[in-house]
Amino acid sequence: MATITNHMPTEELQALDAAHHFHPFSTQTELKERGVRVITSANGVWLKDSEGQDILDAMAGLWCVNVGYGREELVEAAARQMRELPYYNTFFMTTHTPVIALSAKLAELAPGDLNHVMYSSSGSEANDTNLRLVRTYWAEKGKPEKQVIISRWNAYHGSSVGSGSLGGMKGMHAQGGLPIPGIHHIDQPDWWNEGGDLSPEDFGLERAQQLEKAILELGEDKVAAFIAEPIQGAGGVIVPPATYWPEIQRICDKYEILLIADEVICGFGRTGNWFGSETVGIRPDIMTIAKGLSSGYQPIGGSILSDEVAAVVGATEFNHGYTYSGHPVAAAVALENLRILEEEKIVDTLREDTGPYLKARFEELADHPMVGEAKIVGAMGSIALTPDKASRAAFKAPGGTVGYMVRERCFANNLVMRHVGDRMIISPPLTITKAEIDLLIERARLSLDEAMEKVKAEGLFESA
Ligand code: PXG
Repeated sequence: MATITNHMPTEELQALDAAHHFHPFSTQTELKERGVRVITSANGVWLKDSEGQDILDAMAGLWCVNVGYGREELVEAAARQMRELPYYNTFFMTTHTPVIALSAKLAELAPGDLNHVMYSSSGSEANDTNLRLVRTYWAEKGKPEKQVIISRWNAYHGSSVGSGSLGGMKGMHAQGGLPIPGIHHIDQPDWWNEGGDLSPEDFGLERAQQLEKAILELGEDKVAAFIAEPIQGAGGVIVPPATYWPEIQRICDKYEILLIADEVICGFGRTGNWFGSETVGIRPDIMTIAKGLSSGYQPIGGSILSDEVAAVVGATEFNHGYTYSGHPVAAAVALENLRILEEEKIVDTLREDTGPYLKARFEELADHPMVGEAKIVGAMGSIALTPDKASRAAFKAPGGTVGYMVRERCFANNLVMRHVGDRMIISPPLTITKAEIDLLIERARLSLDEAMEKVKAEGLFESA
C-alpha cells in the first residue's frame, strides 16, 4: 500500500477513511456520503485542513487543547521521555520520576486535601475507577450497602459501560444495555429548558433538593456518592443557577455522601480557576481529571482522592488499574503542560483579562433575534437558540434541527462551534487572544444570520 500523507488529494483521503475508519459518535453512512474534513495541522487556535483552509477552533479540539496547538515544549517533553524511559508500569512495587513529579504537582494544585492521584488514559476510565473506588470505600468503612451512585440526566461522564451508565445521555443508554444497576439519575439544573415559571434561583434550589429526595427515597444507608460536572459541558454548557451548588454541598455533607466532581472539562483553567470546583465553591472528595491535564497532547486522565478516601481504600489491595496508568510519556507531557499553564499565567490571564473580554463579547450575541440567553463562565459558553426569547420557546422543528443548521454555517465560515440540540457551544483554547475573540464573534454572528434566513425560508422560525 502506498504511504498515506497530507499531500494526497482530499477525495482520496476521504475515500480511504470511509472505507476503513469507523468514527466515534457518528453515522458512518452519512460521513461517507458527505466526506469528512481532513485536518492536517494546527497552531495556536487555528486548524488547517487538506484544502488549505484556516479554521478557528472554538472547541479546543474536544474541550481539551487548553494551551493551544503547536507547543514545542510539549513535543520536547515527550521526545525526551521516550528516549529515557518510554514505558514502565506502576503496578508491582515500581514507580518512575514523571509520575512522581506529576502526582506531587497535582496535589499542590488541587484544592483542600485532594492529595492522591490514581491514573488512567481517559476520563471514561477515570470515572470507571471512581465507580469502583466509592463502593470499595464504603465497603471498607463497614457499610457495604452504600452502593448507589446518584448522577444527573444529560450529564456526560464518558462512553464506557460504567461511565456511560453514570452519564445521563438517554441516547447512549438506549444502546448496549446501559445503565448498569445501582445508578440513579436526578434532573439537571437547566433553567432555560426546564425552569418553567420558576425564577432561576428557586429552580436551582428545587433541582438541588431532588438530591435530598432521592437520598431519602433510596435510603441514606444505600447511597455511596453523587457525581456531577461543576458546569455541564457536553450536555450543552449548562451553567447552574447560583443557588444550586451550595445546596448540593449541604446535602452531601448532611447525609455523608461522597461528592465526585467530574473536572474533565472544567479542570485546568477552563472556568477561570484551576478547577471548576473552586469556581462553583464545592469541596469534592474525588475529582475526575483528563483532557486539559495534558492539553490533549497525550491521552491521560485520573482521579484525585482526598486524604480520607485514599487512606480508607489504600488500607486494602484495590484490585484495579490499567496498563497505561501513569504512563511516563503522558505524565511528562502533562507535567510540562502544567508548567506552561502556571508560568505563563494562562489561568490568571483568562480570569482577569481575556475571560472578561470574551464574556462581554459573547453576551452581545444575546441581542441576535434568534438567540435567547448567552451564558459563559471562563472559556466555556453557550447560547440558546429560540424563535421567541420571552417564552423561551422551542422551534417548530425537531430539537436540534436549527442548531444543526447554525453549525453547518459555522463549518462553512471556518469556525468550529458545536451544537448540542438547539444550543451552540464554545470552549476555545485558553490562550485565545482578543483579536481572535473578535473574529470568533464575527463568524458566529454571520453564521447565525445566514442560518436564520434559512430557518425563516423553511417556515421554522415559529414556536413549537
Ligand atoms: N467526563 C466529562 C465531563 C467529559 O466531558 C468524559 C468524562 C470522558 O472522557 P474521555 O476522555 O473518556 O472521552 C468527558 C468527555 C462532546 C464530547 O461531543 C465530550 C467528551 C468526549 C467526547 C465528545 O462534547 N467529553
